Amino acid sequence: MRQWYGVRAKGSRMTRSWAEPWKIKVVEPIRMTTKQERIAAIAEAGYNTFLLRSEDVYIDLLTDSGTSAMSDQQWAGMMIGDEAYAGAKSYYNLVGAVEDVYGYEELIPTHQGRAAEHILSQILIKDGDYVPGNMYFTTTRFHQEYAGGKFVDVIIDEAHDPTSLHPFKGNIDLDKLRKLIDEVGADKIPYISVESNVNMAGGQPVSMANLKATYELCHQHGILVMLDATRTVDNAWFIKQREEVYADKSIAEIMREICDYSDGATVSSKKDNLVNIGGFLALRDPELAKQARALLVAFEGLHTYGGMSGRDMEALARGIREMVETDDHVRARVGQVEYLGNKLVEAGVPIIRPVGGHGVFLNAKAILPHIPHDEFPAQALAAALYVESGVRGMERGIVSAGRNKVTGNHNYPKLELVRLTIPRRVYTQAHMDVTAESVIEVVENSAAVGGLRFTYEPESLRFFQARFEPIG
Ligand code: P71
Repeated sequence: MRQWYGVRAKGSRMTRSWAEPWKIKVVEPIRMTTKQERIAAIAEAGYNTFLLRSEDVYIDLLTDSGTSAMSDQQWAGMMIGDEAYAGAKSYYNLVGAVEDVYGYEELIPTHQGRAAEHILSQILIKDGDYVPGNMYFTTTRFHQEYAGGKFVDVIIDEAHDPTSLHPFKGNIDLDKLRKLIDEVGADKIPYISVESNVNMAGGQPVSMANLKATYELCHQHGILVMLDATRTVDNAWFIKQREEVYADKSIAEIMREICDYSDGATVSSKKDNLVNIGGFLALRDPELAKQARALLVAFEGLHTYGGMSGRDMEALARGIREMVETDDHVRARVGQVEYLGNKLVEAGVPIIRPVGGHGVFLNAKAILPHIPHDEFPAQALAAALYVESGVRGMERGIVSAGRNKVTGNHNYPKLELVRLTIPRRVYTQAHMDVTAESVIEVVENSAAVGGLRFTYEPESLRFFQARFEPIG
């Protein structure tokens, strides 16, 4: 009998767009404000988008951290979370998920990523130590310095160049790492902090070849490799796309291999892991894990819940499995970011390229060349975009970079960016269209945007709570 469907002409090749592998079950209304309202709101917030009230925001692209939409399976898990103080079933479910997906056997649950960084830094870093890393992250560097260490940037130079199209701008420069080892000695380097899909570089991946080479070099010298695995799923996607031998491997397989080249990981579960709160430190060495648990009970909570409730751990365990269950999940996630990025590129807006995994990064220096660096171009651009359209982005430039501890001068980063970060499973393509139109409008009127100065500057992690006023 002839097949009634499914016989296609020889040589025909079907191409299909990606679409989200889910449909929407619950919605949350959002409200557009008037321009007058937004001018008042940003002044009230001291021109800092962190200080806006979310009800005054239309499309919230401040961060992809803790802003994901959970699945029905995760919500169902919330209901059956085990709230026992000790030895909860949900804890063991989480241990199983981390072991299956990441491959680490020792789990130290924390309330979010920075708590894991705190504990790791305290157990491994001594006064005067050096901690190399592929570009700083704000909280990571804070905890390294707080523990008496000095962060040393060993990312490849291309990462600092917004125009470079290098496919793996998150790579570690092995020569820089070797030079550091020669200069200070391996015994002064407790570990290297390797971030997957480097946030501050624009969501840029590290290649598998580079991860492997870094691991081998470090192990020759007795230096541990600690992965910041916060956005490893995005990184796995880019490896699948850009590193030929991985084209036919699943995201789950690539994830595991990334982790194989490390001795442990800190994770903010508020990103890849699809939950609104949570995190963990994961290790291979039971001795180190013992030391970490001793601090965990002092700073977070008992070792079988850390900083999380039973329902948080249950939703997290399910989120970890979901993020690698199908490759379609990350394909749609990165695809949406790319969609926004491509719209801006087509309109000639200068952004960091290649488009990153978790957001689109506007090159504020290029958009506002008339604003001197110490008048905070990215801060001003984020504020202007909010006023224009109610879209909230985040400054990732000189304000985030803080001051040099010794000289007291600003650190002047090469990248002066506004990050438009896309929450997972939250916004539609239409929201991306509106965002692109808003950015293009601000860029076309960029001459109208002026610089800012501090009216309040916190001593550390200043970007969170700093306040500004317009100059002139
Ligand atoms: C992001 C965040 C949240 C954030 C943190 C600090 C300033 C502004 C926004 C958090 C990360 C991260 C990486 C690579 C560790 C943390 C801390 N990112 N590593 O991008 O991206 O995790 O927030 O759960 O404590 O908006 P935590």
